[in-house]
This record gives sequence, structure tokens and C-alpha cells, in this order.
Amino acid sequence: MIKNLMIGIVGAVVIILGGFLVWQKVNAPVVETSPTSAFTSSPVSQVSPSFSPLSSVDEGLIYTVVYTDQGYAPQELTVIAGDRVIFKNQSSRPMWPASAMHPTHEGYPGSSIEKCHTVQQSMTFDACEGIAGGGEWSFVFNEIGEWRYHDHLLPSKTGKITVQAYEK
Ligand SMILES: [Cu+2]
Repeated sequence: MIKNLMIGIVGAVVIILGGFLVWQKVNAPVVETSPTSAFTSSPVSQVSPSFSPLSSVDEGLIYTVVYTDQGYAPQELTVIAGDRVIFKNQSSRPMWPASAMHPTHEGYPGSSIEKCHTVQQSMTFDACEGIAGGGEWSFVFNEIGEWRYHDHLLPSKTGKITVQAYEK
């Protein structure tokens, strides 16, 4: 007798609970749309990092040439294509590293003082302005060859960057 009553109560609870769950599902369309939008947005953020290896093209070594009142040091430097050279001014005057020949700066491929202050400036081996003492200017050398340069503000101060091909 008690056993039957228990089964009846459990059965009633299951039916009420089930009915409540079905009612909640039907009356809650807003809750169901949010997992859908989260699903569509997450694959986008997962796909984009797979394009990042393209940036490794720019990951060469970094060298430093120091400019003092005595000139550039080291005066001659050998790097691998894709390496970056930082020219640090530790002299008492502004410095303006630029490709030979003075005053046109057209020795390095694609360089010309006429490209200064244009959209092509970043492609030229030319600081395009005086860099104050304590400041620095850097350039990535992608062209293989021997590239002479000078201080455009004091052309007697010269240096040479030799760029070699990358070999495994
Ligand atoms: Cu010059």
C-alpha cells in the first residue's frame, strides 16, 4: 500500500518536472540564441592566428652601429638579408645615416633622397632627417650586396654594410 503510494508520488514528480522542463524550453528562445552566436564567433578568432607565420619573414637578427664624433663603429658590418641594423647616435650632433652616393642616396636599390617624406620612405636606406644625439634609426637590409653609406650632415663620416644571402 505504502509502496504504491511512493510510486504514485515519484511518478507525479517525474511528470510535473518533465512538464516544467518542456515548458521552460518552449518559453526560453532568448537563452537558445546566445549559444548559437557564441559558436559562430569563436571559429573566427580560432582561424586568424593560423595566418601569423607570414610575419616571420621580418624576423632577422638585430645589429647595432654606434655613431660617435669619431664616426660609425663598426665602420664595416656584415649581415644576412633580412637582418635589421640600428644606428645609434651617441655623438654631440644630429646624424643622418643615408646610402651612398651623397647627395642623391641612390646606391642602395630603390633608395633616393627624393623618396624622403613620401609613402616609399620606409623602403629607402635613408633616415631622411637628422637623428638627435641619444636617438636611433633602424633599417632592414633585404638587398644582397655591399652598401656604402655616410652621414648626410657630415658626409666625410662613412661606413659599409655587406648583406649576404641566407644559407641553411
Ligand atoms: Cu648625403
